[in-house]
Amino acid sequence: QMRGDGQAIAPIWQRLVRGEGMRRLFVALRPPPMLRQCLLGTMAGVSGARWQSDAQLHLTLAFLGDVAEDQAERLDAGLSRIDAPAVPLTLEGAGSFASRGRVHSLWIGAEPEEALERLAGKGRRAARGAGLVSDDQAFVPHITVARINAGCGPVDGFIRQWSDLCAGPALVERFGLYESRLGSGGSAYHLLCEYQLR
Ligand code: 2AM
Repeated sequence: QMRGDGQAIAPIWQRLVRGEGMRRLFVALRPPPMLRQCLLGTMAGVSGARWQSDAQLHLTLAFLGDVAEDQAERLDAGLSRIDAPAVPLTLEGAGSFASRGRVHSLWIGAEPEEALERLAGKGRRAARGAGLVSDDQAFVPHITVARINAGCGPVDGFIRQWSDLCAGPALVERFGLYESRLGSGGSAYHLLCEYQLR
């Protein structure tokens, strides 16, 4: 999307002041119970890490930022029209994300399986169709297992320990539109709508 002056329109969540009626939304898969068990089993060995709860575990397909109600409706309509096969989800390896040289999250990866990548593409397309600027970064399929801050111990041991992890596949037969709400115990994720895969 380009404005008349040739400037790319800034992502919606940078342009809009978060206010009444805005919701922080993302499209995600919920790992099946067997894989969540496996994820919960990795959560040790980094002092001070804020390990995620079972309820927080998800794999983001498309991050949307702050969305207004009418956009959310269009997004929901677009997501409802997605016709895609169920995703065989396999956990694979571990890693971290950092910004300005500081690690802020630890994750377990997911195999970049074709059905998964295509579904993420369709989710992002639905977002653009609703007038939202979805993430333009490469899709790095992952499930965040811990939030890290400067006071935490080293994370290298965790990443090494789980680098050969391979669990699954477990079939995921639906995906959801979620809202993220920041609370005292970290973010809480609420399922707003669910969509069936083939
Ligand atoms: P994370 O787990 O790697 O932090 C809800 O916040 C979900 O959206 C999380 O899975 C989070 O990924 C993801 N998310 C948050 N901000 C994002 C951004 N700017 N780009 C892509 N994904 C983001």
